[in-house]
Amino acid sequence: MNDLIKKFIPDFDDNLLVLEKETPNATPAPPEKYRVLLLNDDFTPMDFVVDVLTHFFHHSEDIAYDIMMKVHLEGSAICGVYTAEIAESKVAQVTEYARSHEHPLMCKLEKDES
Ligand code: TYC
Repeated sequence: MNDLIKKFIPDFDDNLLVLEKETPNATPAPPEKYRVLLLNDDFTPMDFVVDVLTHFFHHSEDIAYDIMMKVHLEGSAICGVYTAEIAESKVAQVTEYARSHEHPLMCKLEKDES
């Protein structure tokens, strides 16, 4: 290869040769995902939680009610799984919305290991 280049460019400097990257077609790793969860408390009204689940997580009324009841009975439930940036934004929006209505509703994220 170098001999061929030097045949046409006699002053060619070997040290300037840049090696092509190996595995240019390697599949990129999928982005890490995060679960957004709601936590139970004794004060936030059930209707408000259903409202949060339909508005911020785009669940139907029926699914939202089921998720709300799971949180109420079991202490927590997953509302959705997103990339880090979107998950953080959901937590911030839900927390801000709950506080602006003076409810103690807690929303958190955790890494999705599956
Ligand atoms: N436990 C609340 C009540 O009885 C309802 C509730 C459900 C609160 C889910 C928070 O994330 C929650 N009013």
